[in-house]
Amino acid sequence: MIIRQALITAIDGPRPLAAIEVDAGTLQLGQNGADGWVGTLQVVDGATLDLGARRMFVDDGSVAEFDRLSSLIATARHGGAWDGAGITSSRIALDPRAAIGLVRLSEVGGANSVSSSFPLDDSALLLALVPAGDATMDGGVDLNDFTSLASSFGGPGNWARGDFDYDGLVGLNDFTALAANFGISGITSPIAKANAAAVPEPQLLLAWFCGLGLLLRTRRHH
Ligand SMILES: [Ca+2]
Ligand SMILES: [Ca+2]
Repeated sequence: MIIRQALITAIDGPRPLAAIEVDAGTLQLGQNGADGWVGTLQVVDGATLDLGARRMFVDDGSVAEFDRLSSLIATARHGGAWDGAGITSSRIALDPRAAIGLVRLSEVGGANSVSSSFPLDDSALLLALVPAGDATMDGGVDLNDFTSLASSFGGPGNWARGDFDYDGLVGLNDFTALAANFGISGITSPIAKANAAAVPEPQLLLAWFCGLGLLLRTRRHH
C-alpha cells in the first residue's frame, strides 16, 4: 500500500505501510508521538515531511536509503534554521535544542533496545526528534554521546558517530551542539534509556574538549 498526499488523514494511525511518498507540499504526521513504520520513505525535491513528535522506522536499511534520508534531513536543517524542504519536525520551532536524529538500529543497541509493536530488525532505520547531540537516541545528552563523538572526531561520520549537522564530518560544530545540550534529557526518548551517566562538571567537559583538540592535532601530524 502506497500512501500519497491525498490520503494524509488515513495514515495518521499506528499501522505499517509499504511506503510514504510525499509528492508536493508538506505532509504533516500526527503530533501525538505515536510510532510509524514504513518500507521506504520518499520525499521529492521541494516537498516536506513533518514528523512531528513521531518516531518513524524505515524497513529499507540499505546504504542508499540511509544516505538519501540523511540528505533530506540536511536540506530541511538548512544550516540550523530548520526551514528547508525535506524531512523535518515542526516541533523544533518550539524547542530549538531539538533535531531530527537518523540512525540504523544496529548503531544504538539493536532492535531489542526499542520498545515497539512493529516488526523491527537491526538493519532498520529510525528517525526521531531528539536533542541535538544525542548520538545514542535515548533522549538525553551525556557522556555516552560524547564518547561516540570523540571516537570519530576529525573524520567522517553520521548521527550515531557524532555528526549532528549532517555535513558528513564529525567536527567542532558537532561538538558545540553537543556541549550546548550537555546534561539535558527528556525532550523525547526514542530508545530505552540505559543507566544514566552522571552529569560531569562543566570544567570536566572543558577538559574533554582540550583532549579532543590534542587528538585532532595528533591525527593531523601523522
Ligand atoms: Ca544520549
Ligand atoms: Ca558535522
